[in-house]
Amino acid sequence: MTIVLYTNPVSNFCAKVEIALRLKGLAYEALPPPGGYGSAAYKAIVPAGTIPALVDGDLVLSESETINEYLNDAWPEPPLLPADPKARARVRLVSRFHDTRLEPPLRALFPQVAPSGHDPAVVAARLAEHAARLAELAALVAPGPWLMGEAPSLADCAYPGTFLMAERMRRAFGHPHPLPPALAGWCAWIAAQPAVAPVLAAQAAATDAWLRGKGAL
Ligand SMILES: N[C@@H](CCC(=O)N[C@@H](CS)C(=O)NCC(=O)O)C(=O)O
Repeated sequence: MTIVLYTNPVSNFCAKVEIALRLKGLAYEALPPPGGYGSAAYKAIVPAGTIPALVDGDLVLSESETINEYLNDAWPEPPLLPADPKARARVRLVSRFHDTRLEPPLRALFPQVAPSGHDPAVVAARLAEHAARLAELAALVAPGPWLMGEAPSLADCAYPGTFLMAERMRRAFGHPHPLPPALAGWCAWIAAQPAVAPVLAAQAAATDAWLRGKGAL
């Protein structure tokens, strides 16, 4: 039975799951959420109403981290968590750091993207918070060439899409900001990987369309 992924190419959290699916080499059907995310029609399938959501037979999952851990449990090859408990914990730390620490200040800026909703003080404060989170992330990772060493891991899945979104949002806000060197090399390398490049290409086009629609490009 084919895995279904409810997704939208503009979503960095959807990119995170698509990268995990592609790292695993899994076939999946990408569908838009019926009625849009948050709609009653979609909540009848996915109670949380958020994207991404994965349907595998009788299993319906939302929350990108839970989905990616399920994919890794159900299809063990190639493993996206190391065997050693300490190395596993480090990967989980870096992956959760994305969802709980690095991404939220960017998401908080979505209402600021349209020039009519733009408060320069709020934009500067949130971007400074995001920059602080990037510096903290740089101290947690060990690129070589994957984010946590020689092998791909769950930690590689979330950051490519969020870095793409951050770079375009910063440009729209007129606040270009280079990534810390420890992250910049990894970011360029992973963006060219076959499991990642098509996902980022679709996300880049959708993000530019979103920003244009808001009058921010
Ligand atoms: N913690 C969730 C966040 C996902 C998320 O925020 N998705 C957005 C789209 S990028 C969404 O569905 N928003 C609709 C809503 O929050 O109702 C995850 O990791 O999957």
